Amino acid sequence: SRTKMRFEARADLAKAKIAKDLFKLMATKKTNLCIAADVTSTDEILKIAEVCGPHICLLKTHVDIIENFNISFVQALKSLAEKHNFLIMEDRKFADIGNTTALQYANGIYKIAEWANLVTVHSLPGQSIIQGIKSVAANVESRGVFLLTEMSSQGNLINDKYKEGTIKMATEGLDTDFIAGIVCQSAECFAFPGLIQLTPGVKIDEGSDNLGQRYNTPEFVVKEKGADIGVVGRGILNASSIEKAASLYRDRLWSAYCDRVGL
Ligand code: BMP
Repeated sequence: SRTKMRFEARADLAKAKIAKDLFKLMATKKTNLCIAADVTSTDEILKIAEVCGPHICLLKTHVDIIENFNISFVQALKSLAEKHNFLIMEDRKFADIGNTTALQYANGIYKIAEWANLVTVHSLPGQSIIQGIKSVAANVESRGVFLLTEMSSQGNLINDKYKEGTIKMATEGLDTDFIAGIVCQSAECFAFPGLIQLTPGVKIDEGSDNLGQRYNTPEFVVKEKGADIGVVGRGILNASSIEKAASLYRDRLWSAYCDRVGL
């Protein structure tokens, strides 16, 4: 099964160039940690990127929570991504028709298309949402999407039929060369080894928050749930040293991956 394969071998099977690049980056840098930089000022995000950069493969933003967004922030984040060798994902969770999504991706204040290597997308509107994003991506080779197939939140409405349809879109659709991976909560979600499984809801102290978020340990998420990349937000952001916490999560997620593939 895909969960037993090494990232290097899976890179060869990936259809999206950006998925190949991310698999290789993870294997070379020895990290499968994505930090969710869910803070509201540009200074805080840049500090996270500088301090945690050496430990992560991916930095995930929610750009619409930033109070003082500006273009020089984007330039600074991009140079930190280059310096520390990580990719940037904007967790926008697009969910509209292709034309509107294309406008939201390329325009407005944020101009996400210009700086985010990856974005998250709901499959709800159907194939046209992928086509919309792809149509305005300047360079298709350096861009891609993650499709949401399951959510970590208590009581979410996603059912088996929706999941199957989403996986079909990711593996048999028109734009498989633009789909880097799947955001989901279980190894059973998909079989194709060329897609990357991104799994949020990771915390050393398991449990939940008071708004429906559910957490599992790094080991459980990688070994039992099939995560290739674990997403950690508050588990790191609320620690007294975010640098030490990032290093700890990186070690635990990577060791779990090594155990899983027999490294
Ligand atoms: P935290 O570790 O602080 O709970 O943050 C989780 C992050 O992952 C948030 O940025 C959230 O938007 C995202 N996320 C999630 O928690 N569950 C999902 O199913 C999909 C997500 O993108």
